[in-house]
Amino acid sequence: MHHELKFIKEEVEKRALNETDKEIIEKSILDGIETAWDRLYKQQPQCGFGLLGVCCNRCVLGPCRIDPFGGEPQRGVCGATSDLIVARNLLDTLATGAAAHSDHGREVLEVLLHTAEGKSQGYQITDEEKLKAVAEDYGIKIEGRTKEEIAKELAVAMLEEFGTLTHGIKFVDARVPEKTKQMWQKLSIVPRSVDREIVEAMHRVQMGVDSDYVNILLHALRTALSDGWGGSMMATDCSDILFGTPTPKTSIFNLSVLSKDKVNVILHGHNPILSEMIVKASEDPEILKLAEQKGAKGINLAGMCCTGNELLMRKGVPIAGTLLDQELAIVTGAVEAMIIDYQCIFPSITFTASCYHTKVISTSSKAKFPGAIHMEFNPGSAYDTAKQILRIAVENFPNRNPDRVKIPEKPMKVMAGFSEEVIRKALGGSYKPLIDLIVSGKIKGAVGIVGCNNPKIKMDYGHVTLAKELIKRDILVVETGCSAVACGKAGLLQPEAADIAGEGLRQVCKTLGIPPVLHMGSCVDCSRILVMASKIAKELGVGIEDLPLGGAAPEWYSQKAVSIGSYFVASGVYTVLGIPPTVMGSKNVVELLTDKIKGLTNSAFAVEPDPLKAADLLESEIIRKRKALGI
Ligand code: BF8
Repeated sequence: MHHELKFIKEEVEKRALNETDKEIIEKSILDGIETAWDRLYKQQPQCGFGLLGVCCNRCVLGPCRIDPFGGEPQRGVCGATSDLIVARNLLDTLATGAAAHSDHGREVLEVLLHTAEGKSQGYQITDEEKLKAVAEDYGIKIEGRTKEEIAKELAVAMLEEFGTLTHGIKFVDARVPEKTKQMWQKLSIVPRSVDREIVEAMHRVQMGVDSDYVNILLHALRTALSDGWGGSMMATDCSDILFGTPTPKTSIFNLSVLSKDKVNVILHGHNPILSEMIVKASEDPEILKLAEQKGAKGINLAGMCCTGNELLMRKGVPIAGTLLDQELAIVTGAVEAMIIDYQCIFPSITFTASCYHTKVISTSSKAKFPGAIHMEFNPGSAYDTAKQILRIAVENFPNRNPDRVKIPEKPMKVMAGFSEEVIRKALGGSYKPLIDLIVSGKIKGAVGIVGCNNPKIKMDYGHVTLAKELIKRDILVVETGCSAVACGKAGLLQPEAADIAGEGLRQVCKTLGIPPVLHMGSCVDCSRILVMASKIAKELGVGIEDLPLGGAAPEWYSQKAVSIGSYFVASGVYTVLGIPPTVMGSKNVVELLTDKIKGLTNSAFAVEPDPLKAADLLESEIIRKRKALGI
C-alpha cells in the first residue's frame, strides 16, 4: 500500500505543475478514472512513421510509408517522396485548423446578421464603437444609419468574403502594413478568401495535384493567413461587436472555482454565442428559484478552454482550467453539467461523466458526442434553449454525492481583458509610449505565448517556465488560449507578478498597474496580437517582420495551433514550438521551415522542448531585430 501511494504521488508530480491540478489528478487515479495521461501511456510506443510524418494514408494505393533511415521504400505507390508526403500531411493538418477557426467565425457572423435583422433571441449589438471601426475597414457607410443597418451590411460583406469573387480579404487591405503585404505579394501568398484557400488546400493534397513540397508549403502559409487575418479576425471582431470589446477585469482560476453549495455548470468549447446566452439565463429569476428549490445556493458558472477565455475577457467569469482539466473537472464530483459547443472536447468526456453524476450537454449540430444530451442551439431561440439547458443542470444538483466530492481550495486571482483597444487606450491612444520603452531598452520586445496543453509535457510547465524566463529578461509576454490559463493558474496574470520581472519591465508594469503577462483572449483572439503588431509597425513605418517580436507554443497539440504558428511566421514573427510537428521525416521540409524561410519572411519556426533554451532563442531573435532597427 505504501508503495502504491508513493507511486501515485510520483505519477501526479510527473503529470502537472499546479497544486490544485495535482490534488484532482490524484483523485482521478484513486477513483480509477482513465484520463488523457493514461491513454497516452497505453499508446506507447507511438507510431514512429506517424511521428515523423512519413506515413501517407490519403488514398487506397496505400497506406504507404517511407523508411526514415534511407532504406527501401523511399517512395509511396504513387511515387510520392518523404518531402511530398510530409508537406501534404502538414497542409492537411493546417487546413483543418484554419477551417476550425474560420467556421467558428462564420457562425458568429451569422448571429450578427440575424441580430441585425431582428431575427435572433436575446442578442444585441453591444459595441457600437467597434462596429463603426470595423465597418470603416470594410468601406461601409456609417453616417445617418442605424447600428442594425451597418451591422447587416458588415455581416453580409464578411460572409461573402468566405468565398469572395473579388479575390481579397478586406482586413488584409485595411490592416496589414504595406511592407509586410509586399513581402506576401512577392511570394504570391496574399490570401484570396477563407474558403478558397482551405478548399484549394484539400484539392492540392489529392494524389496527382501539387507534388512540389515548396509550392505546397507556400500555400500552407497562404491558408494560415486566411485564418489569422480572415476567419479568426472576423470571429474576434464580430464577437466584440455582439458582446463587447474586453476591458480589464479580475477573476479567479483553477479547479477551486467550483462551488460546494451552488449548481456548477462548466462551459467548454470555443464559441461565445451559446455561452454568453447561458450567462444571461443564469440570472433568470425562474432558474434561480428552481436552484433554491433543489437545495442549491445559486448557479456557479465556470469556463473551460477558449469558451472560458471568451467569457472571462468580457464578463469576468472564472475559469476552471485548460484542455487537460476537462476530465479533472468532472472528477471533482461537483459538476452538474458540462455544456459543450465544439473543438478541444475529448470524445471520452461522456465516458468520464458516466462515472459521476455530471451531464454532458452538446449544443452544435456539427459536434455530437455519443452519451451526451443533445440540445441544439439556434440564434432564433437562444434564450429559451439556454434556460432549458440550465434547468437540466439544476435538476441534477440533488444527484451530487457529497462523499465523492473534492474541490481544491486555492483559487488564483487573475487580471485579464487586455484587448488591443484597451492596451492602446491605456497608452494614451497610440503605441508611441510603448515604442519609446522598446527603443530605450526598458522593454526589449514582446513574445506571444499561445496554444494548448499536451500530456507529453508536464501540464503548464512549458508555458509557465517560458513566461517567467521572458519577463525576467524584460520581454513583455502576451498570451491567448490555454497558455493564458496556465500562466493565470501560476499567478502570472496578476500585477504583483511584476515583482519577478526584470527591472525595466517591472517599472513599466508597476506604473501602469498591469501584469507582465497580458491575457489577450481565446485562440481566435491571436488576431488581436496581429492587429497590435501591425499598428506598432505602421506607427514605425516598418513591417511586422521587422519588429522585435516572437511567438511560442510550448505545449501545443491542435491542428489549430499549426495554423496559428504558420500565420505568425508568415506575418514575420519567429515562432518556437515546444513539441515537434510531424515533419521531421523530411530534411528538406524542416530546412525550409526552420531556416530557408528566413530569407522570405524574416522569421522561421524553431523546435525547442526546453523552455529555458526557447527563451534564449526568442531573446536572441529579438536582439537581432532590434539591431536591424538600429536600437
Ligand atoms: O483554441 S489552446 S487546447 S482550447 S486549441 Fe484547444 Fe489549444 Fe486550448 Fe482554445 Ni486553442
